Amino acid sequence: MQEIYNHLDIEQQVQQEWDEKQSYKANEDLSKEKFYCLAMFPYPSGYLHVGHVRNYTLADVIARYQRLKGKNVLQPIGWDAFGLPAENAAIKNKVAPAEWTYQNITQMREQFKRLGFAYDWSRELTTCDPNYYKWEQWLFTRLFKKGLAYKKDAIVNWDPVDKTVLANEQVIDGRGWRSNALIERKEIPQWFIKITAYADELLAGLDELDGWPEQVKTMQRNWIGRSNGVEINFGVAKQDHSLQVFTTRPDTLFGVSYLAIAPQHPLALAAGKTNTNLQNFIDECKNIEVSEAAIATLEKRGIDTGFKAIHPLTDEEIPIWVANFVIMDYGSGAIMAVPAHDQRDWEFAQQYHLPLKIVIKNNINWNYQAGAFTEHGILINSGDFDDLDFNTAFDAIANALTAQNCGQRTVNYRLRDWGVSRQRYWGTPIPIIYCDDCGAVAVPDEQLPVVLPENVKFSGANSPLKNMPEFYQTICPDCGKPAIRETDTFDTFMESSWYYARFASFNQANSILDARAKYWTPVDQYIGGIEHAVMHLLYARFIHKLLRDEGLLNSNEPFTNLLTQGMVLKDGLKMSKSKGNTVDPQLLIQQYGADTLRLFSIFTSPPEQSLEWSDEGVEGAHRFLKRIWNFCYQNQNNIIAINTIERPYIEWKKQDNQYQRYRREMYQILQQANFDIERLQLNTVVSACMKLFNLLNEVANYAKTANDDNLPLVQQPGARLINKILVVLIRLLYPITPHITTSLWNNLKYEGSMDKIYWPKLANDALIVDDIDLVIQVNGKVRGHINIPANTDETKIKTIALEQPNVLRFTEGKKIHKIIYILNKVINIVVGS
Ligand code: ANZ
Ligand code: ZN
Repeated sequence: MQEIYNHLDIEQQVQQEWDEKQSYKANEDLSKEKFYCLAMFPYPSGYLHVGHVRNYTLADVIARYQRLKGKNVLQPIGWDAFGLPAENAAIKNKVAPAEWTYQNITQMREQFKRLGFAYDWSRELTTCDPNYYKWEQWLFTRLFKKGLAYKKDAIVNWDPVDKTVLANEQVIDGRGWRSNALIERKEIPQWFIKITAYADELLAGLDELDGWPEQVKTMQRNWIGRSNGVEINFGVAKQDHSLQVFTTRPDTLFGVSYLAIAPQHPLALAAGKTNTNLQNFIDECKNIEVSEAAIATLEKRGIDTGFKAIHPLTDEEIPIWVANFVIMDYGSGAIMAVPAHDQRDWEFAQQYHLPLKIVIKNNINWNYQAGAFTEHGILINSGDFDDLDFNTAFDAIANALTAQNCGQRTVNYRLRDWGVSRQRYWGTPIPIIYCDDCGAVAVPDEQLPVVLPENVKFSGANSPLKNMPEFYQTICPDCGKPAIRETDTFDTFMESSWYYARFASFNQANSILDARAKYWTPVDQYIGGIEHAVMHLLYARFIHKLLRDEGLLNSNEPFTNLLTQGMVLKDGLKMSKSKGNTVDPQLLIQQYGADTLRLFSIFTSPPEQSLEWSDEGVEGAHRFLKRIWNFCYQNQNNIIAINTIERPYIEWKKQDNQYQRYRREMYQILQQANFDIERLQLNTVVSACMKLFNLLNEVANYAKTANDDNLPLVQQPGARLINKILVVLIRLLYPITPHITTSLWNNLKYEGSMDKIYWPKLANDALIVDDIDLVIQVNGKVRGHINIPANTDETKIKTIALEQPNVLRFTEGKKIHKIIYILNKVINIVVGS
């Protein structure tokens, strides 16, 4: 073994060994319990940042730990290779997106290998590979045929100068990133997948996901936004049609003082035809943002349509207004406004001096000049429904409306169908052909994949596909007439919503998935950033259910346990190129080694919390590894000697008490580490390793004074204990710093291959405390130690303590005032003269 801890040599050697042995290649071994560990696959930006190091190290620690626990582990890696940056680079640097992407992948693959992640590299997937996206296209055509994929008009960011659609990231302060033109909202036809058909299941499924952070589940619940309510039809005076509203508060029906409709509501559009003011207002509203956040802070504005609605229960006439805070594509695009009990309705009513009708009792003398009283309560001023509470009133009023045929209970979701069309080039082509006679036709299976041409020229921001007749001119699969291909591509969330399943069937040429996917899925542990809490994780859950319904998977959820790791910060700020506060992991790997970087990113904070970068921390981690190496180097002769001959059984009970205590301490540390690693509290597993290392040094020092070197080495309890603590330390550290531990394991001639060795177990007798050590003090000063059986009673303990010769020296001739016993620790004898 080398004297110096040479991380470069060690890491290279160990990695080569893994490569040669294909140590992490996974197979479907039904005799073992499987464990599928997956970190969200990276976008191949071409350079590795410390956030990657942390994310993928966390996953690797878990994967390696599960291996040592005897599980059949799959840990794959791939590249989320489509997306806008490649296109931007192409426009800027005149390099084809495909070329740019593959170059980046080559670089990043090397960097990942250098970090020593235990990946099954044979399963590496790249989403821009036609062999991958072919199956995504296939799935889409299945959904299209089942009516789960459809086309409708939707709003996009339109750059009127470049005459192109822009992604949200390309709109900066409302202007196009290249043209600087004011961006318009334009409606164009786009493809949608019916995620709303699974809204209920996606919501209910969250309750079963015990292994997910509460925060993520709450975000998904809010995103799905299920609302239980009632649709109420108000008659419109002098008109033969009625106006439907959606409310979650039918209990406030007697408090309605006006109805409000969205500016795009058909009734508003009809009224606008004869009312110029109204039409102008509708036009003005066209360019307001529709995000909920924007609507919430909007100045409430509106205009009276002149139409009157008729209250379904009181027959009263109520004005109908157009209001900018009513959203067309939620509920019915119309509301019944109850200004006394809804804050938005209240603000609007203040503005236009509309009346306020109080219908919910409050016991706190609510000041309606200051705002609406929005809590649930007992009904008042509500005719027959007075004195009912919320739930009873909800039902009674819903029933009354249903009976009169002017209302019905309904459920609304905030969740919208997933718009998957992008007017971009670098993505999976949407496999649809438009025929004048047959309409939109799915590309038949035997014509898949629709391959994205890789050799393209960019002119401006527009997708080159739109200028490539050789791509879009085709013939209709149904009637054989000339037809046109869809030139839009898929949202890149499509690729990332099923890749975890494809890793199982990575080389299956005949179908999207096969039986192996049923074996490996669901992913047992998924790891990634909280920024994916909603979209990616919701889309993947949705696609998983679609694949299940195709009979391709047999579980309901894709990810059993989810770990969302915290950000890496520097001086409290998120690291970013623009702030200029990034650190280059590549340089650190060179200087300190992958193990040091891994150790630092695991030790510095708990996985879910943010990690504060510190150069001293990295140095500290490196020093720790060096100290372990030195200890092993110093003690190698004894350790190797013990490891290479037969070791007689040691009866620890009969050994020196101090050794027994050290041994117990080792197992206590191990027990805590086991508990921590199971709950993924990985930082304290490193603390345990540090404790073990200190213990190791203590034992080594003690052994020098223990005078047992008259015994043969293998019978010396000190030497044996050092060997044992070291083996526990090496195995505990292995998932975190696999290179140095593998090298030590080999150098010190421990049995078997480090990779196949088992996680250390607790010895049965290890934690049983059968005797205790007590410190004896006289007037607070330590005057002796005793070791007694654990079940000795207190009186007896006190007697023994008083009999100790050194204690007698300090108590003789003095009066004993009292004897204080602190359980299992100290006896303090208080004496006076
Ligand atoms: C009367 C009422 C009285 C309401 C009251 C609330 C409180 P969620 O929970 O998000 O589903 N609403 C319905 N459709 C709307 C639309 N298209 N645009 C804007 N607002 C709309 O919210 C449902 C409530 O939001 C509905 O219940 C309706 O106002 C409003 F004291 O009806 B409520
Ligand atoms: Zn046709």
